[in-house]
Amino acid sequence: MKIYIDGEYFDKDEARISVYDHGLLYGDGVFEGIRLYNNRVFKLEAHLERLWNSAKAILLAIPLSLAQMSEAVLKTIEKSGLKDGYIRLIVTRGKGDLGINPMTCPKPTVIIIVDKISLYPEENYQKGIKIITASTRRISADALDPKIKSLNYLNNVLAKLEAIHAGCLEAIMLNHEGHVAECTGDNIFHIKNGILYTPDPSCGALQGITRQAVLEAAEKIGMKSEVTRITPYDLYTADECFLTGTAAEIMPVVSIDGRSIGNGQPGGITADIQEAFLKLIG
Ligand code: PXG
Repeated sequence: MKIYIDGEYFDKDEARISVYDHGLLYGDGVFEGIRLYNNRVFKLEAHLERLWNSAKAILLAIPLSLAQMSEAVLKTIEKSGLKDGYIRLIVTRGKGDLGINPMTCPKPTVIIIVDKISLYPEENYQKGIKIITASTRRISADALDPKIKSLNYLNNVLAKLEAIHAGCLEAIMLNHEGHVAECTGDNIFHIKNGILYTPDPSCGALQGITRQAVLEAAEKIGMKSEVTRITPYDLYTADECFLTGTAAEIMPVVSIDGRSIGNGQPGGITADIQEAFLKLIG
């Protein structure tokens, strides 16, 4: 594996940034997680567009053009020697003075990590996972828009800890109104009477790229989908449920807060969607 930092390439143990980087001091920055499948970067354009939009929203000027960033990503992959893996693209506010003021940071730091990721044990892709609803709420969209994929993950970290302490791998996060937003690192879908449902971004969901790919795949196989407000009740009484994310891919959910989903086994439509997704990633 190789790591790009501001135009230079380092081995894992040699890759370092300043302790005065506001990405570390204040979580001031944005990132993307991208998959490399069989030498192809999955949805690179969509990830770069989201990264640029996240940066624009926090008034952070990425010091590379889109073409330069794509080139840097491809070169880091080449140097890593990996054909399948995970790319973490990070742009922080950069090195500055102590104090929140981002204007003391003249140059954003650009980091590209190419490595492997395995979020969940392989066996769970067949047998599904049990999840809980966390008491930690998603930061409301009027405080920090969930469309911004920022380095501030503390409330997701707290929800993840709740999941781990409950013996689960993932947790559902509700928004301040009690509607389902998403999980700590994935979007959530459920199926009821043949219709696919997922929360609207205004409920606190990230506009996930895997989520979008699933919505498009569903349309292709003639399945009706609704992007709407969802309550815990809707999930408890769903026929099927699954999670989507770059790291998670498509993960069936078989139990939520002790309630079996459907018959307690991964659902047939979820399997169809897993298959459609596999075709998509080639
Ligand atoms: N919601 C949140 C809060 C996320 O962080 C998703 C949804 C899924 O979005 P995509 O675009 O990936 O379909 C994410 C993405 C990690 C890791 O290291 C987390 C994500 C992606 C890659 C790695 O845990 N989360």
